[in-house]
Amino acid sequence: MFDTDSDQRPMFDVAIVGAGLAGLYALHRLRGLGLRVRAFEAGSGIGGTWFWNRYPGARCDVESLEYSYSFSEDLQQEWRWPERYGTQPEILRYINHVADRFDLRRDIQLDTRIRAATYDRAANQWTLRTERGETVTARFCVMASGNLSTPRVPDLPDLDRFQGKWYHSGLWPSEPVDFSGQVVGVIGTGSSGVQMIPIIARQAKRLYVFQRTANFSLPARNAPMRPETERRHKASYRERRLAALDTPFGIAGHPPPTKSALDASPEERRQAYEAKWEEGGSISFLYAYTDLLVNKAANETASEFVREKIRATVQDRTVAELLAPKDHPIGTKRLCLDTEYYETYNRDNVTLVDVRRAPIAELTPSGLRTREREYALDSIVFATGFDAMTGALREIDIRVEGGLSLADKWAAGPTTYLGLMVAGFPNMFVITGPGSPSVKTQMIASIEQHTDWIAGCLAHMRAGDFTRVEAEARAEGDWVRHVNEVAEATLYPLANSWYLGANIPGKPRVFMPYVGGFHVYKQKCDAVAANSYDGFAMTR
Ligand code: N01
Repeated sequence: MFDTDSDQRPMFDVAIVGAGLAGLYALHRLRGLGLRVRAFEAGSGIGGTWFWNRYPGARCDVESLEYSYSFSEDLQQEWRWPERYGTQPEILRYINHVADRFDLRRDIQLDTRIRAATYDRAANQWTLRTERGETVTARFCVMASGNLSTPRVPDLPDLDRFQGKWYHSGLWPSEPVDFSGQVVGVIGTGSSGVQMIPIIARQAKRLYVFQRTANFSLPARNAPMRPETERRHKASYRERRLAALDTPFGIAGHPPPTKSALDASPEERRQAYEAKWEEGGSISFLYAYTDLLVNKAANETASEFVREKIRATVQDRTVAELLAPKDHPIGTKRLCLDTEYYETYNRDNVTLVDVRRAPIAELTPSGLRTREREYALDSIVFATGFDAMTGALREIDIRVEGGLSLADKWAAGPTTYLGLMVAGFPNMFVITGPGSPSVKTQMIASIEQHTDWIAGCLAHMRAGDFTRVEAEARAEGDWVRHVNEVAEATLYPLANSWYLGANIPGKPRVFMPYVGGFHVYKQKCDAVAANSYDGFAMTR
């Protein structure tokens, strides 16, 4: 489509890396422009995050009527979500349905991990090399490789010494794992740990939870989908999706707060937080007042409310204090949503181990040893997270022939223009990349917004006979500064979170997502497009 001379043209107009929610929509959308597109997926099935994260209790923490594609009114009307929050199997079923319904599979190559991507300036094309050594050429490359798709186990010596079985939440086996009768250790208490711990506790003979940092968690209040809720939502689905574009998180139905937490009386605050606690969900809670994420004193009122809830739930006072987070303001690490997480610590077969005080030193043949003592375990579950936002991109050797590699360019932290492109790497787009709101939003809304922007850009290029687009270094520098300034005006940098790369030893500490709000970001992207793609250099 971009080349009239068929001898010279690359195999594809667009190569997409990844066939999760982002890759699938990109395939559908760009194929709709008449482009020759192919998606390459490392997994043996499609679904990305929802293919790999099959751990017990895996469930989305955004409500299913929101966490779904909006691009097809028929699709959103037809699909029935059985519960308020989708389970991993249900979401994977939905993704597979979408692939069939829109005939996507014929352009997806599974079991194909991309190891390298090299841009050749003279030929103006990307060459992608797979793990098996095959090569593929494309004019454009779209990285839909995910933000939380590079699982990370701690740097402990001799993981293989352990004679039992170990698992990572993000690399869960496809066959069910039964912990009945076992002594199990779960390491990590982020969203994954918080979801799996109550379920493993019910199965295992004994569960040790190895906690380094206590996390705030709110009740999800999951429930079967109420027919009336579904009917009402679907009656105005289109309007709700449009309204969501004008919100900071890409989710409609949460009226913006109007008041500072510090302007409310203690009793008024208690009632407001209590109502949000009962309602369930994290957005609603953090949206109780205008300043919970920007003012420490305001935040402390919400943090303390949740700590009090933990103290009221967990019977053992020492355990309750260990579970009550005190080292970061609520919401500055990703808030967890749970079902009976804190209640689980009242079970006789569950022990919380403080590995902040006595870190894990090593795995042993029969379990693990902290600096204090050894724990005999049949299975170990690492719920230890991911090399977030940049991990999947850095795993691929991305470079410009005879020039810089992306890993070198990002040695001091990721830089992008709008999270969409990296200066120096022409014709490579990133979906929900660092510098975009991505993980701070309803991800599918961000995925659709990014992909639509990329589709608009490619259509513009085709109309103007442009074949190369590249972010300008000046625009990239300005954007990176803006992303940092916005983050610095919030409380987010106060937490040692994966948003900041703090969970990976040696990773540069740069706040990666854009926290100015999805709506603000979208307006900026639209303005750039309307202004002839200001900040992007296009050549013929
Ligand atoms: O990973 P995490 P996750 N010794 O990085 C601990 C999304 N998600 O997989 O905080 C001991 O949050 C680590 O401790 P610390 C969501 O965006 C969504 O749980 O680094 N502990 C932390 O407790 C989420 O934020 C959903 O001190 C070690 C934990 O492991 C993101 O994915 C569900 C350790 C890692 O927590 C990642 O969540 C699941 C060590 N050596 C995930 N190393 C939903 O939609 C690490 N830890 C609901």
